[in-house]
Amino acid sequence: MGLTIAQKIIKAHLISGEMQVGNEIALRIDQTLTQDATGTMAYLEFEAMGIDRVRTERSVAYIDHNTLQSGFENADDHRYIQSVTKKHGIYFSRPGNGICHQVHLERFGIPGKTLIGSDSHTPTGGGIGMLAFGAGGLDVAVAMGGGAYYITMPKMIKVNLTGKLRPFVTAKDVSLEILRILSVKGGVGSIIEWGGEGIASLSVPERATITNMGTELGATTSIFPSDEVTRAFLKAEGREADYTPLASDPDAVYDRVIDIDLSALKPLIACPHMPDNVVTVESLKGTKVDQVCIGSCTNSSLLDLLKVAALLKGKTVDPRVSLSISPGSRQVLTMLADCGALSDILASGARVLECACGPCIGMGFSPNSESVSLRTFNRNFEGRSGTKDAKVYLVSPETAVAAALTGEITDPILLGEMPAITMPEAFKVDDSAILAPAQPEEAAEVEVLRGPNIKKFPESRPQKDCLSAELVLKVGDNITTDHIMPAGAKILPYRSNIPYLSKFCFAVCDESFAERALAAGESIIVGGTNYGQGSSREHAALVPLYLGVRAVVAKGFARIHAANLINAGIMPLTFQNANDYDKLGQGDKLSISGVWEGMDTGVMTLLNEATGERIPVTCSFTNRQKDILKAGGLLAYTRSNI
Ligand code: MIC
Ligand code: SF4
Repeated sequence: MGLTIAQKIIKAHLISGEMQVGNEIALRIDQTLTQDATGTMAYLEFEAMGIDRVRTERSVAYIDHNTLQSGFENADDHRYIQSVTKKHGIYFSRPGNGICHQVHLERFGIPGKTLIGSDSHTPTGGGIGMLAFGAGGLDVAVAMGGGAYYITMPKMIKVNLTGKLRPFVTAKDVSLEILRILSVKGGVGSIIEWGGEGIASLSVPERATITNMGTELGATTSIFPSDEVTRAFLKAEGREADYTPLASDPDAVYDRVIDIDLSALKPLIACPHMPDNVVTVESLKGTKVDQVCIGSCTNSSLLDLLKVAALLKGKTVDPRVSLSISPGSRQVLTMLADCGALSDILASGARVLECACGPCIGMGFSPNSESVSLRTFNRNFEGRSGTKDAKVYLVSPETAVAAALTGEITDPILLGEMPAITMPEAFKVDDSAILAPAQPEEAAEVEVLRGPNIKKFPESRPQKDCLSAELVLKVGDNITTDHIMPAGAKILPYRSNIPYLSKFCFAVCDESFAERALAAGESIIVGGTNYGQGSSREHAALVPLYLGVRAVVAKGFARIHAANLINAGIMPLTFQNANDYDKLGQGDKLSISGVWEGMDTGVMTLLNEATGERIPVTCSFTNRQKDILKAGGLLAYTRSNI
């Protein structure tokens, strides 16, 4: 039987486990990346493991999230990351050099290699044929130390593209179309491979837009073949030597095949507050728009912004709209400047922001109250923009420009003719903002500089055989990590200060949560389906750990968050019968006796001491995961195994 692209890469990197759907497999990791909002923690964890130098082929630290230095905290964390990476063999991409996924694609991505990153959009690398996963910081720390990365062997979904995109219909619309078809849960447990004759007309940045948003499907990752388009991109980056062709076998078997005819697609838009809430742009025409943001790791490539500049050229942004543009990298910004496109953007009245995540993670540029904000980003979760009552829509750069120029949601097809864009044959390569680490013989001399914002990790709490805890919070379906541990300009600077962060845990849903959890001592959270979707931030597990949460019982979990809970020593448990969710109420006293046995049999009984009700909950922990939970988390487990 033939293999899919992902199966081939997995096979070549398999350390242990059988490649059968549902089995735990361990993979050798070639490259890692971190960003600063998760990186500080990841490097503290790496240091705690006591390994001198990274054992990967390439590890890179990016500073792109916390670039709004409104106090000493971010600057101190950046200085810490710069020094700790220099000491331990990691490349350091300076603040302003760009968004991790965009820069990694440009400068480091290699087809056929494995990559894990402490950011959920790491699958962007699939656009260049990498097998790239988002992971918790601790998993990245372990991989930097040469340890394996564990995943559950996923199913394989193939999306077959035929035809060709019409003008003003873009890769972003392809992403929104697959979200419409599959929903934010539809990719869970699967790798999505994009293929078919239609991919030949998609450039690497367009492919990367699609693999980037595969994260919103809940997919383990997404991948494109590596072909002549990939070679051309690598050549333009001066890295043709990194090219290897990659394709699935003709007789590869997929669990599901989805066909999309590119020529039939229309401009699409995701409505508040979920990326899968997709309708046609046309159906919302005339809706007044207050803000438009172009950028993020989804849509900030040179190709995207050349199109934006060409459409804005000679025109002015509608007076009711505030338009921001954040280029994905310094390479993109420099090339826009060199060809004059930047002047066209500036002349239109757009506000050009730094090459960083910026508004995508609520780092500035929050929209006004009750506003409508159109963004080319990948997430529109409630409150993520920093304005709780704002209505955020997700669109392509073309649709964004149409709204910025007219002041209302407008089908970009009405903009007239799409100006022809010629991509340069070579990108302008300048790696001066990527600092190489110290040579091994000089590493001992490098001093690691820590600021006062870095506080201790929460104490590890080994699981016990009998658990008795209060149900401190009951939430519904699709709870995101932005609900559990919000980001934004006010909170993000404290990513290395768990006690301070804890005050904001679940504040979007329930402002008294943190206080009640602390008072309860040991507690349990109850959730609906797809609990923990969104970000890879391990803070969404470490903070609950700090607050005493011992287990989360839900109808289902998002992959990275479930792994982060286990890494933190918290048990993710699933209702055997989803209806039992209704039998539990906030404030109930719950207990589980026989946790050890339940870990082995896969079923535990949750006793509701208030009603006497016995509720079966299930788990499928591997032996390694049981040991991690018994040790009180991956760090404690790794330490005891070194
Ligand atoms: C996000 O898009 O939510 C983030 C911010 O990039 C996160 C990482 C984080 O919380 O630091 C992600 O996607 O993993
Ligand atoms: Fe940054 Fe937004 Fe991409 Fe997350 S989704 S990495 S915050 S640009």
